[in-house]
Amino acid sequence: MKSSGGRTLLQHHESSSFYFNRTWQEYKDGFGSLTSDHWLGLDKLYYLTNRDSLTAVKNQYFSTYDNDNDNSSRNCALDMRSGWWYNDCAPCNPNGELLKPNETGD
Ligand SMILES: [Ca+2]
Repeated sequence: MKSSGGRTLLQHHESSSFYFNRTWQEYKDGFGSLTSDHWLGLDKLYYLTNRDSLTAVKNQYFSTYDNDNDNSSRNCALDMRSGWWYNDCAPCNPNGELLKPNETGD
């Protein structure tokens, strides 16, 4: 967790070789190194924020490929290869794979 000037970094995703396609437990606990690529963790996020303050994900539950809580008939976390507060597999996917030019993600 980087904290500077009162800000806390929930997620840092810079390396294309660091994967966010993780289990529910890993997203719950957090993963990675707080000094580089990481996910802070849902438990820590819960304590740091009021869930309702996350307006972009209001009324949506967090999903991972092994815990599908989105509003879609699909498993968005499985399809998008990362955990997030998906609604109907929306294009917002900051934990998705980082692709180099000319890569398709398949
Ligand atoms: Ca679903």
